[in-house]
Amino acid sequence: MKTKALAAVLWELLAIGILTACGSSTEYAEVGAEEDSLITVGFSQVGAESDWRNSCTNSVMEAFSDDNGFNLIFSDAQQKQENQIKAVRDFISQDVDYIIIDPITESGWDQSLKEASDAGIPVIIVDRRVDSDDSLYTAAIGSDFELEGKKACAYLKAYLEKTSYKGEVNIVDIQGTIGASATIGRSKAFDDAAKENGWNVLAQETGEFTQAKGQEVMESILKRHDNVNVVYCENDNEAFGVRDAIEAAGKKVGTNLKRGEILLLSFDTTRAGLTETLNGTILVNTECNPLYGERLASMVRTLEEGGTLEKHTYIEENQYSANELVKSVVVDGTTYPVTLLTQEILDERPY
Ligand code: GZL
Repeated sequence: MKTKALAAVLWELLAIGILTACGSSTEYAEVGAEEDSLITVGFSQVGAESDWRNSCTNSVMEAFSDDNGFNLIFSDAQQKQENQIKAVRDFISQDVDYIIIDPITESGWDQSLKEASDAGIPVIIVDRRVDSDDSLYTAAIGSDFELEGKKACAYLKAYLEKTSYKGEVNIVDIQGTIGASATIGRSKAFDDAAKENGWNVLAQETGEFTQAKGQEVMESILKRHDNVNVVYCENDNEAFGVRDAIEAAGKKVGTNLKRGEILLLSFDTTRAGLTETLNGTILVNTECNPLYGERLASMVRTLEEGGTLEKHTYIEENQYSANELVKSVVVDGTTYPVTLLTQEILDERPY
């Protein structure tokens, strides 16, 4: 607003000068006034690596429209932190009113957050987290990624019990971007569950949250291990790549270990991911909600009106399967329902 106020005054003075010479200045002044009322927000987004990411970006762009009173400056970092840090510094030099960051990795933010703080620009962290001191940003809203992972692993454990599977669990973790909060949380839950349940971890490698890398890594793993029977994919796009690699190797993805099918677990519950869940390719899909737009816009409006925000907020997330054997999971003493996925539910999903 600061930049906008100065710009509006300069426009009005210019307009009065020009239009007074040829008639009323009211019209131009009104334009200046409208421009002045927009809240300028700089948003540094991770990239466009996945369906989830695109849904997140669309949600923010819809919420931060001119019609809704915002001037959004959007930056796609193409999955490089140095691009995000450059974007934050650009936002500071443009003296935006607010900065929103979805941080590709948790570390390396102290200096740029301090520069924003010194410039008096509030920063909101969204989706993933930063490991900087939370005095360096105003608020953070995101997912509890370790809980997501615990729910997925609790589902697998319950499913194996329900199907009375007594054989070996030879499991692979196709991780997300190394250093990203989503990967840190989901991988930690995987590591702890594999140890606790005696699952045989054959490989744990990053698929970088993309379909191409997920397929490439899984092809390599299948060349080294012919006994894989469960794959924990840390997002839907990796799961699509893993599915293709398994089928190309002449093996079958499915829900029946005793028939030699390979179980796929996934995260994100994107429309494409839930489609694969409905047809049984993905056994269970643990939700990671990308629709932050309205929540973020409301947070910015609260600050604009002089209000305060909770420092850390987590969003509610579900779990979906087309298989009705496991109806809920228990994690750290709390019971979480598993939604039995139907075509109707899929058709009604917003992303
Ligand atoms: C999770 C988000 C992750 C998604 C991936 O909140 O950061 O990044 O799970 C995306 O699809 O690439």
